[in-house]
Parts: sequence; structure tokens; C-alpha cells
Amino acid sequence: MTYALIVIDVQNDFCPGGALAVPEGDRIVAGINALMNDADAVVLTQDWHPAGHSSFASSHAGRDAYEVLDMAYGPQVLWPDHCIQGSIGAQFHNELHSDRAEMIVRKGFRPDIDSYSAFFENDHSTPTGLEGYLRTRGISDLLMVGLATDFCVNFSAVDAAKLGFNITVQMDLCRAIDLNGSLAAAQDGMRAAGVTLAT
Ligand code: VGL
Ligand code: ZN
Repeated sequence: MTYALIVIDVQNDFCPGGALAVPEGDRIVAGINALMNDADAVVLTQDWHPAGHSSFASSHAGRDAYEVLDMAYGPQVLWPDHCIQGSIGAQFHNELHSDRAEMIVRKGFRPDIDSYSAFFENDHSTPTGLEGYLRTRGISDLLMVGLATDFCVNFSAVDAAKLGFNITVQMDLCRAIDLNGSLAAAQDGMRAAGVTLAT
């Protein structure tokens, strides 16, 4: 089998001190680095929003972060401004061995739509191109790690399973935001989609 390590959004803004800090987000970095040698390919994703992105609460008058807003493509959690293109917050965590990446997928760059998944934007239909990259490289199996378990990892893993990849999420190398039970819901959803959850 040929497998890719997919590292989701290990960026400064999702680590302690960042704009949308995930508790213990930085604790997974050493473990992720250690997995890079064994993989046939290393892919990193990078949340990459223009200033004023529609997923930011600050873009909607009278709205607060973590409220849910109905968008044309469905419900969208509103976030603090984060991962703005070119900012320090959007950079990968300093200790992540990002030089090992053969492919970096940037997502969330369209102003009017968010993109949690590494495969499709939040309309579940606009592709990022990652599926084609993996297939043309002959990759059938994916090992996924990163931030945040209940948002970008969850959406990416479920899409990977739907696309027919054999997908395992290494849960101890992920950390969650956990809004209103979102972690438990994500675990149920990933299992139901056929994702293997490993520790
Ligand atoms: C993420 C919220 C907003 C993530 C990205 O990486 O899980 N969450 N943008
Ligand atoms: Zn984002």
C-alpha cells in the first residue's frame, strides 16, 4: 500500500497564543514530525483566509464569534479572525517539519465560502484539487493528524472516506475545539462514514 500522511492546519493561530487557539494544539507537533519518515508522501494543509473573510464574526455586524450563521451553502460557525494570508498566525508551527511537505494545500481563500475539508469547500462540491493529486500519485491510504479534530480533521476525514480512500485518523495526534459537543459528534460522524479512529 502507498500511503500519505495528511497534516491538517498545524498553524500558529491554532496553537496556544494564537487567534483561534486549540487547547494543547502544540503538543502534537513532535509526534507528527516522527511520522513523516514512514509515509510515502507528506501533505500539509494550511488555512489561508483573505482579510475580511465571510467566516469571521468581524465581517458580520452585530455577530459574535462562535455564533452560527446561515450561509448560502448551509450553517457556518463564525470565528475570530484567524489564518490571514501572509500573517504570522497563518504560518506553520515553527517546530513542524514543514520542509518535508511534498504538497501544501491552501484552503479557505475564497472570500464567500469557508473550507474546513482538505478536499472540498463547505458547499461540499467545490474541490481543492487534493483528490486528483493523491490519485495521480497512486495513493490509496491516508493517515490523518492535526487541528482541529472536530472541524477540519473531521470534515477532511469524512470526505476522504466518501471518496473511497482508506482513512485512519490518529486521534492522539489531533486536538479539538469542542464547541457544544462537537468533538463527540465528530467522532460519531467519522466512525459512521467508515473512518478508522486510532490512538
Ligand atoms: C479550522 C475553524 C476555522 C480548523 C479552520 O482548522 O479546524 N477551524 N478554520
Ligand atoms: Zn479558518
